[in-house]
Amino acid sequence: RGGPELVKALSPELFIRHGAHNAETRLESLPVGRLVTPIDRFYVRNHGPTPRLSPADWRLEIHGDAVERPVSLTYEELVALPTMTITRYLECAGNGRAYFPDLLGLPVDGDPWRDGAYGVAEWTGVPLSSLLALAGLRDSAAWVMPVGLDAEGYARPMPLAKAMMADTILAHRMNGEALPMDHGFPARVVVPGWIGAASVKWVGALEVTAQQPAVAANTEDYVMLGADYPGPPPVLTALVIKSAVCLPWPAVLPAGRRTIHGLAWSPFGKIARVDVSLDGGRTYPRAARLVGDNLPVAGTWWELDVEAPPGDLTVTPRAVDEHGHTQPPLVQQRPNDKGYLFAAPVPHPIRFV
Ligand code: MTE
Ligand code: MO
Repeated sequence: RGGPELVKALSPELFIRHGAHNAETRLESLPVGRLVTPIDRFYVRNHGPTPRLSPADWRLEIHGDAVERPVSLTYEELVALPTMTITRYLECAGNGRAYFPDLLGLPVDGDPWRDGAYGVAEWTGVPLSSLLALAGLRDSAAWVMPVGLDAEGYARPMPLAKAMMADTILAHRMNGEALPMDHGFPARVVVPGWIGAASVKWVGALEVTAQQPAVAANTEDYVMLGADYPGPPPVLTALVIKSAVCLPWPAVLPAGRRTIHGLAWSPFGKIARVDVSLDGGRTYPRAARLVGDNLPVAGTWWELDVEAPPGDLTVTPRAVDEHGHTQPPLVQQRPNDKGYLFAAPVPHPIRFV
C-alpha cells in the first residue's frame, strides 16, 4: 500500500474528483452512441484507497454457518471455472445527490455527485449460484455477504434469492480485460439493478448465513434516514430509472441548430422512450431518438435536435422503460438525509451564445 489512492489516471477532462478516492465520470467525455463505458472513464467509488492485491496470495473463501463444506479457491481455480459475460450498469446510490440542494434546496450529507456515478461494462465472471453450489447450501441459507479485502473490510449482505439470480456474478474481467485494480481486482461481485454498494470489490470471501449480518453498509449507510422514514430505516436495494444530458454543468453551446445527446437507464429492463421538456419539466412534447445499443439494465444513448436562439435554455429528459416505469416529477421526490436515489428529471442548464 502507499502512493496514490487510486491506480488509474484521473485526468480533469474525464473526471470530477470527490475527495481522494472518488471520481465521477464527465458524461460529456463519453463517445456518443457507444453504450459500454471505456475503463479509463468509468467512475470510481471507494470507501478508502484501492488495495493492491496480488493474485498469487489471493483466495476466495466460501464459508459461513449455512454452507455444507467451506471452499477455498485460488485465482487460477476461479478463472478456470465456466464464465458468463453480461453487459450491465453500475450506479452509486448517491448519484444525483447534488440535485437535492440544487433543485429542492435540501441540505444532504455526502459527496455532490451529479449524473456521472454511472457506467456500463461487459462483465465476465462466474455466477454466484455456481460458486455457492461448490460449497453446498444448507436449508438454513438465507443471506450471502461478499466481504472486501480493502482496509475497511467493506461488506454488504444480499438475500439468497438475489445472489442466486442468473446475472449475479463474481466478475474477474471487465470490457475484455482482467478486472482493473480500482474496480476490484482480482474479483468483484456484480449485482445488476441494485445500488453500486451491493457490488462489493476486492472480494475475499462469500459468507453464507441463516441470519442477516448487520454491517455499516446496511445499518448506517445505504439505508433511508430522515423525517420521511420514521420507522426502521429501509435498506436500499434496487436503483431507480434515470436519464441525463451529456454536457458540462452548466453548458455553453453556439446558438443555432444543435443535437443534444444524453443517456438513459433503468434497473428493471430496456429503455422504451425518452421524452424531453424544454420548459423546465412542465410539458414533455418531444421524443428523443434512441441511438446505438439499448440493453436491459444497462441503458441507451438518446439525441434530440433543438433550434436554439442565443439565450438560456434547460433541457429536461425523462426516461420510460419497457415496463412503464418512469421518473417521478420533482414535486414527488422524497428527501432523505444522505441524498440517496435522486429520481426526478433534471433540467440541464445550457447557455446558447
Ligand atoms: N467494494 C469495496 N470492497 N469497497 C468499497 O468501497 N464501494 C462500493 C462498491 N463496492 C466499495 C465496494 C460502492 S459505494 C460503489 S458505488 C461501487 O463499488 C463502485 O464501483 P466502481 O468503483 O467500480 O465504479
Ligand atoms: Mo456507491
